[in-house]
Amino acid sequence: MTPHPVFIMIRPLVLLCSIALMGVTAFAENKPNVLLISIDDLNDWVGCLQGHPQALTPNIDRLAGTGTLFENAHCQSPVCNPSRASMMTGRYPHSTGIYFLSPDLKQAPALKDVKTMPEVFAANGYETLATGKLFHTGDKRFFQKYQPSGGFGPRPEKKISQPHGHPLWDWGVYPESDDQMPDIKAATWAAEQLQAKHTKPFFMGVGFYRPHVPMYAPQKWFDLHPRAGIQLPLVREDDRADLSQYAIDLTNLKHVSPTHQWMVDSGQWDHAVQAYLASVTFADHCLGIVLDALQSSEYADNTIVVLFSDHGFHLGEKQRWAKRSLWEDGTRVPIIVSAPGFKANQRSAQPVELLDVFPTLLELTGLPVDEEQQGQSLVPLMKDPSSDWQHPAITSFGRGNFAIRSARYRFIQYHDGSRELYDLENDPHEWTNLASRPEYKNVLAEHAAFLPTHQHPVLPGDSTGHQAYAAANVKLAK
Ligand SMILES: [Ca+2]
Ligand SMILES: [Ca+2]
Repeated sequence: MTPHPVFIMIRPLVLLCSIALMGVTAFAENKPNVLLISIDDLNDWVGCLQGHPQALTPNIDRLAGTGTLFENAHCQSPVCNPSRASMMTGRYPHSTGIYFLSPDLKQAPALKDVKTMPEVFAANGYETLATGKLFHTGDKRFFQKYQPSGGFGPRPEKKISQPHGHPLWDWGVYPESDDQMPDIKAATWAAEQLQAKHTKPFFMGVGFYRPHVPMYAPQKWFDLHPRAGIQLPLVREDDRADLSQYAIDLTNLKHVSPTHQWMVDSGQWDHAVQAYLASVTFADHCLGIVLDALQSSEYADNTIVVLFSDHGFHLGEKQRWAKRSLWEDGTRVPIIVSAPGFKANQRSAQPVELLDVFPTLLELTGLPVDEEQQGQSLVPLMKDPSSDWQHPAITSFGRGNFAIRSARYRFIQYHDGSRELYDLENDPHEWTNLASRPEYKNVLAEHAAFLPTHQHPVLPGDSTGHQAYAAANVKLAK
């Protein structure tokens, strides 16, 4: 029987399609996996970053030893929500209007048609799964499989160290054992997933909540940092004398954390520093569980590992606490990229930013480049850590408030036009504002050239950031 002409036509087409499908499958199978690890509110108190002499992070250090440590890396915003929304979409806060803790990224008109990082990987054939905190909220929306870890974890009936104030703002030994800690649950779940069989390349997110407040951890983590020997950050009493009133207002007003004065007067400063160091070491231990599982899995040699934190954290430096500042303590974060085929144990001092992670992962996995993304792939620096790099790191806190961090300097310009300039090479604590010195006129101009020409208005919301920003601006208008 002679086949119908239509079938004759279809057969080669089916054959072609089958070959194409096989090709796609083979292509996807060869892709490296991605393991993206976030540590919430981790500043540079990390062994390999030398931000505090007593920081104890053997697992972060070991990860850095397998890849490239970006030691001059900075966030796009010194607050969780805008920092993570920016990193996960590849857009600056000043391009979307998400400057503070609200609104959610799905509420931003500029991001209406923008896929987030895990969604892009899913669209390209990856299995996506996560546990804990990768986005500020609602991680479940962005991954095919999501395991909640338990958030900030259990709290004692009565606060331990700060009797009043925000319910999350407390620190001390609690709970009894590690297995009550959500981050252990996250690490254990991630380890199980790494030991399981995956038929497609995976994009796995693991988000740890410590050292974010409450800075609670079991006794053994505090024992590793005895309170009697705690070294406090260096503070200069007259440090704030060379700041504008606007800068002081913006970084002081409407804050949920205790004031530095309260920390000093109540005798809690060293205890809070101890609790932060203990929380960091505990988070590092959780990271170790995940790294061990990866190392002993069949994915050890074809998985890209990226570790980051969403912003820095003050523990008394510049007489303030927590986040929401445009200084080095507020913006500096660890970024480590460990990828198959690249040299191990490298450090790059070029200024990079969290926004660079998305394009880096697209390049490393061979996924299509998104020209709309505003970061730069870090692959050239992974090939040569000191190669030429023309991009500073740009951080904002509210419309009109920017920090521009180059290899050597930090330039800040606030909404009222007031400026700061620090030479990090000679002044690592940013004590001396050089902005008014005539000899730095050119340095100021070089950095100011990176201030964005277009800034999205602040999207409305009710957050401490909105309140501080509004209060500073109201005072400015008077
Ligand atoms: Ca955070
Ligand atoms: Ca100063």
